[in-house]
Amino acid sequence: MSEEIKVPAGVGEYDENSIQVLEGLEAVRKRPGMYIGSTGERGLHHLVYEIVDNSIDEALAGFCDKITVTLLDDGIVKVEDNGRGIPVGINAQKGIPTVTVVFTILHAGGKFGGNGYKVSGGLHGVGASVVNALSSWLEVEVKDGKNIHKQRYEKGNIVTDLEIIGTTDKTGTTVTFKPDPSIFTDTITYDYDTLKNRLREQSFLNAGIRVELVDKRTDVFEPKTDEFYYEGGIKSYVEYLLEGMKKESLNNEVIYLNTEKDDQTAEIALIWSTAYDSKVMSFANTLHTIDGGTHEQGFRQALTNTVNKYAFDFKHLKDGNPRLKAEDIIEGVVAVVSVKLSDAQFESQTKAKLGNTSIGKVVRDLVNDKLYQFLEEHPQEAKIIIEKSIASSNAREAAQKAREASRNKSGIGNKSRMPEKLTDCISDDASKTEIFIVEGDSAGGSAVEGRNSTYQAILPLWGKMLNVEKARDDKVYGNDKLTPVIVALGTGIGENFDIEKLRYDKIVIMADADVDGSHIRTLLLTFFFRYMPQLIETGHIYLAQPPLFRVSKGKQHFDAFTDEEKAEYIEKLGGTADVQRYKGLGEMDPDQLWETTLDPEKRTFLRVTMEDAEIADATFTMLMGDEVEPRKQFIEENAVFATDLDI
Ligand code: 1YM
Repeated sequence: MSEEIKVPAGVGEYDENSIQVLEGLEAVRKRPGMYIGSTGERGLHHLVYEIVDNSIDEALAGFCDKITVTLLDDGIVKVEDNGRGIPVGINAQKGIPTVTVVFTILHAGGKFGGNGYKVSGGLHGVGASVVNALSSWLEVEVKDGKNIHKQRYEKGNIVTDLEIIGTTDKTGTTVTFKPDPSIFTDTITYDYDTLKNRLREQSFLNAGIRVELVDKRTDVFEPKTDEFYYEGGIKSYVEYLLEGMKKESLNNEVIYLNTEKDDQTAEIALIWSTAYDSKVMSFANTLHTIDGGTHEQGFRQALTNTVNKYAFDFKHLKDGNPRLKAEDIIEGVVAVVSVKLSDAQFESQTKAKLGNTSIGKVVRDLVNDKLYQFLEEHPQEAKIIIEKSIASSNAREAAQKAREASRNKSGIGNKSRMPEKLTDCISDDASKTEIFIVEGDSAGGSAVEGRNSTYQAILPLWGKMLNVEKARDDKVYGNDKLTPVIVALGTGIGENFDIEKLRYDKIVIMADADVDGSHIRTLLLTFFFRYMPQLIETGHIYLAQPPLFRVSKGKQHFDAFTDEEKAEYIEKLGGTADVQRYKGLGEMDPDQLWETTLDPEKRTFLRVTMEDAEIADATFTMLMGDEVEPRKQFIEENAVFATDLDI
């Protein structure tokens, strides 16, 4: 057999010249980041994806339908498939077995450094040698229907010949490796859920492949296993996303559109739901393009165009009516857009944005033709979709009016027109000031007395807050609880948000460690997350951490934030001490509040991050959505209120 070793698409043409060895594996060990992005947790997980990708390619070629990933002790991972097995015959050019070529010769420019990129079903085994180079050891076993062949490598070097170790009537490839801890210095411990999410995503994007994940690690973890198999592909993906959002659908079933043109394919699955936001996930060659790109843009444009065209053609809108806007039509949409193309070009360094213009047209044509046809054939559903868009449009207009009214009333950013409840600080140096949003009037009173009045502003909130997840924009703008927050911060919200106008450096939510406090925290975070996500992204939002106990003996006293700390202090004070449980912020006098919660020298805050916005989004949705049962369950399971909101 004489396999070619190709340079990835984009690097050069597929001619004789590209069949070449570019560099040795020492280059990979010298600059691992060039090949796997990083040597942190992401890079570590990337090793598994590289090997699994080869199995997926084999599945896409039609020879494999089962892939198993097993986590073993010491960071060792085993990936197994039932494909044809990597060829074991002698490679004509190299004079060594092809499988040895695949694992020991670097046959591609740096995947992350160069402009080359692998296409599923296109180039094979590009990453296998990279994984080998970065592993303390790696063993490959190939079953060819007759024999079991095995070879072992250490840090990329061959340590045993390719040997026959048994006979078999099966076919397939098994790769077992241990990431090299001298390269992955942070950790070689795999995160089950990270792998699980990625493998689930891959199963959605490659319909009909069975992917199993098995955790057999005995050192730290309980054994567990998951299996993914989705006959419906991205259609199943949309159903899965919809289920996660806990929203009802407006269509009878997921709409599926696909097309193939030259060497490019596009598939789209979408459904309209009762949600007020939308979720569009796009992929290029099964890679998640987080920043979208031409394919996603084409989808959004054509969606707007098609629904408008249908609405006017079928007289849901009359001549002279304004067109429905993109944001009105997309409201409630859950969609997956997946394209495959042989010369994918990515705009950003992170490969998160697709740049090929030709695929944009493929996607637009697909939606313009086939979605229109769907609407024609399903007039009932079309009517519901258009009514939803019109409702969104009306709400947006009302919101605009309410926003203007509230801006005129309050004079956003104007110090003399701040909310009545706000006790502002003296300084207007926005790099030094802090605002504490405090639950309840009495705690607010103590905070006003106990604070540093130069830099610390206090805004008390009380009563039940609006549940923003359930409300459209017009209600949020006019809301009497949120308006003071919006006005005090000065930035405006939604599309008018301007971080330059932020009046404080730290925005601190200060609420009790009980159910009511938890409620207020969740509502405020939901509001920030939906309407001012930039504040979370830029790290301006904090949760104050009031202590739970005061441990004292004679003149000495300590504040404890946990039961463990309480025990420590009692021990420190000789085993006996008075323990006072703080019932709530409202119970502390101003000095206590200063000492425990306000004083920058002593207090502890939790900074709210967007590290996993998708997870946060799902949590908020679950907590705030239509369904009561999962919310109840979450609250019961997370009854430790001080930590459950550290998103
Ligand atoms: C657990 C990892 O690598 N499976 C795998 C890899 C290959 C094949 C089958 C394969 C491909 C082809 C022909 C072909 C690879 N082969 C090569 C190369 N699993 C895993 N399964 N026969 C078998 O594409 O023509 C690279 S990867 F280059 F040798 F053909």
